[in-house]
Amino acid sequence: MSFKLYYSPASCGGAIYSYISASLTGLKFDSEQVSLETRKTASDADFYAINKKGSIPALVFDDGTMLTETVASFAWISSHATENTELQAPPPANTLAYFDFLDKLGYVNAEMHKAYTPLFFDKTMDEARRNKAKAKAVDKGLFFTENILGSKMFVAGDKPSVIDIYAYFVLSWSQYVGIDLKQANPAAAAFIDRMKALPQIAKLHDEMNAATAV
Ligand SMILES: N[C@@H](CCC(=O)N[C@@H](CS)C(=O)NCC(=O)O)C(=O)O
Repeated sequence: MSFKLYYSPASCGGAIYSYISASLTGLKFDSEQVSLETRKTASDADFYAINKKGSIPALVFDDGTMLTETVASFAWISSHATENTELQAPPPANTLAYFDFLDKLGYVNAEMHKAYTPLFFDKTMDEARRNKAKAKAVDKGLFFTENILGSKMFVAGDKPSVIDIYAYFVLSWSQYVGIDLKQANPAAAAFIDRMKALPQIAKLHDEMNAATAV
């Protein structure tokens, strides 16, 4: 089943990671950038007319079904990874292990990602509130490295899954919001270095850097 992915290389969220993960699966898909400033697509369409939420990622399928939440987009994309892709596929659908996979993915989205959001966008925070928000983001990352990643190389198998990719990017934001991750969470800093060194992740960084946001 083919789909079209609306995303932006300038977004902080799951949109670009959905794009990345879909590329890693080797899936053939269509894509179009969306400007979050104007909510226009690269072909000048009103994005609200496509996705009423106005948010990205949005995966639109041939039958008109649209997935607009990062967890659902990632789950769908990674479920279509095969043995020959660079992306770890999740456990078979309907097994308890699959729901455990979703649980961990949901944690990265709802807890880790959302803990960083105010540090980027809430301009009303005074220093005390900002420090509290930073401590919360650090705590969420510590839970990830201590309880989800543990001593494993990757969360869910021999290859990076969407959970690793998403967590890698979220933890990488620490440098932009004044969190010294090496000091606050050395295991997360080591995880970032390990992920960055993977050829597929290096390739994706190059692709992202080359993409010009509309
Ligand atoms: N609930 C969605 C939200 C996705 C989201 O926040 N996307 C951002 C880009 S990173 C966005 O489109 N923001 C603009 C908006 O929500 O109006 C999810 O967690 O996946």
